[in-house]
Amino acid sequence: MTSAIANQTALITGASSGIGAACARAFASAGARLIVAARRSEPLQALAEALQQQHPVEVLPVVLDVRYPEAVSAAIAGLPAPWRDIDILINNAGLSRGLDKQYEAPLDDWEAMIDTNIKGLLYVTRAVVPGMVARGRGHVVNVGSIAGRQTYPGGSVYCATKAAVRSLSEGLKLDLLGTPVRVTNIDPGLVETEFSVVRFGGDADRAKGVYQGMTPLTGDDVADVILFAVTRPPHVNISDVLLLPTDQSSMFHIHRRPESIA
Ligand code: NDP
Ligand code: 8X3
Repeated sequence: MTSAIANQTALITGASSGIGAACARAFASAGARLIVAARRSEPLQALAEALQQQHPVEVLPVVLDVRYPEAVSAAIAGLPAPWRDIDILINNAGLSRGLDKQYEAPLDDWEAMIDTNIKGLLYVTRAVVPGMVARGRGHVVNVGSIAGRQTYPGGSVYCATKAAVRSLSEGLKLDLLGTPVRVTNIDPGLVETEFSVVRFGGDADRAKGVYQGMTPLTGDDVADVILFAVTRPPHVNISDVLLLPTDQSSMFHIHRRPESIA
């Protein structure tokens, strides 16, 4: 038995690109009503229009920077009445900045990663989960990373934020024991999205090199697994997922084929 999500309300943070946008597409196909949030308005509007043309669903774009607690609580409290009862929260907004050594990295990069990946996720959770507990239903999906399980050179702060996501997922599940609200932590390996372009400050060629000669996951692959997790029967909680490309066995084991010569 599965649990349908048609007509359930899902809030997806970081929905303007990559994994978040893919989750929006997957959830719209399954008939969920969507609140899609991110900082950039234009891609959110375009996504909302496309999904509403393709599926009989409602999509509400919300411009939101998760780094600001007042903005987060105001955005959730200010949702139109039919949208307030959020059934599924996908805490996906996140980023990496640079690959600098811990003793050399710009402080701004640390602030951006810690404020978004840890504090932003916490602010959204704090604003949404009390309603889930009160209504007696809900599912929180936190997007961590393999980087939260294995630290790599130059990645220490990004990796630390994703290790924190893992701890926060574990802690939320513990704190929700005795309620029907479920928690899923998903740690993907390499996924080709805008992630590496953002990490390298817009350098698309350098970003492309991250996935060179191997087949990375797509956002749709991750969304597929998240949709699976949230459609299990209510007594089943998929707590922890490590999702890797076949060409990746760990942070340090990636199978790359020689590029074919054009
Ligand atoms: P993208 O860069 O494609 O997407 C990141 C999303 O996060 C964008 O929609 C961006 O929107 C949003 N975002 C960033 N900062 C904020 C903010 N302050 N407030 C609100 N939204 C924000 O990358 P991915 O799709 O790959 O990343 C999604 C998640 O997956 C991240 O948490 C990332 O760490 C994680 N992840 C990625 C992997 C990968 O290899 N790509 C692997 C494992 C995990 P906007 O700029 O419009 O605000
Ligand atoms: C993103 C995966 O390996 O680029 O979390 O850090 S990696």
